Amino acid sequence: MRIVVLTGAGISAESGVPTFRDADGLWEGHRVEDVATPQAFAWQPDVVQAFYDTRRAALDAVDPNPAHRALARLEQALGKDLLLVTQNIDDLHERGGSTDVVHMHGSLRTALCTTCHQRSPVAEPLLADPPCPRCGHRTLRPDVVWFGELPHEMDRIHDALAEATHFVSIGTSGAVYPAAGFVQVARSAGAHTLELNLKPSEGTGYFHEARHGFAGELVPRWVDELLDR
Ligand code: BJW
Repeated sequence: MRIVVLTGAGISAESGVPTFRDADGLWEGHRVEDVATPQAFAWQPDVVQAFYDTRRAALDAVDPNPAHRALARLEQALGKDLLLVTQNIDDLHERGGSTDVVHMHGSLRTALCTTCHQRSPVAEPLLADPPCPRCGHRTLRPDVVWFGELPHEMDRIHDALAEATHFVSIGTSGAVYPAAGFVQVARSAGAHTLELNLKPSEGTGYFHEARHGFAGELVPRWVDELLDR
């Protein structure tokens, strides 16, 4: 068994992290183009820095849920035969026990320097414009992937999709590419494809199988099934 798991905002919803596109979602109070593009950052850096500073601060008040912990159990059982890819910029997979997580849309815990292009841990709000610990320039931005930017580790993800026997998508609306296209890549490479989501995603028709409900219930049950086999 070689499994690729893709997670989205829905896996962290039961931990209290808002999703993007559900009612009362994260972007209800923010137009996406106000915060999630490089152009928005160029025009209104303070608004964007404050948005991510607030989300980073909120992370300290939430904990991983049974879905994150179940995926950590799966990693313990499968080792390198599992690739866990998340679109989330929170650190709940790591705090749930996963040790090898591909953060394809970046991370709230690090900053990216637009001068030296190095990453560094975020020690204080970026709205305060702290210097880059590597080069000293006050040119740190959130280390996240905005629309029009290239997601991280695409080669590693595509290699794993090409070899996967199972592809499982958890808690994502299937609205954002390239992640939304992984199901078709995996399926055409011969993998069994499964969606675990609160409701049918935009791409639900591409999956061999779909189970709808809370990730905190569906994911531990699916991991148990797999490990019992
Ligand atoms: C639960 C639950 C519970 C709730 N249990 N489930 C036209 C066609 C196709 C593509 C494009 C196009 N025009 C432009 C593009 C490309 C563009 C794109 O996809 N645009 C779309 C709007 C169409 N993509 C890009 O620009 C990407 N880069 C790119 O394509 O580069 C070129 C390239 C070429 C070739 C190879 C590789 C690359 C970059 C995309 C960057 C996305 N960035 C964001 C912001 C990150 C920083 C931040 O967090 O602020 O990433 S946008 C936002 O959406 C965030 C998320 O990771 C991403 C996906 O959201 P997600 O996780 O699916 O959340 P929701 O809220 O949408 O869904 C949650 C789901 O959970 C729902 O279904 C709920 O029902 C469910 N749920 N509670 C289980 N308890």
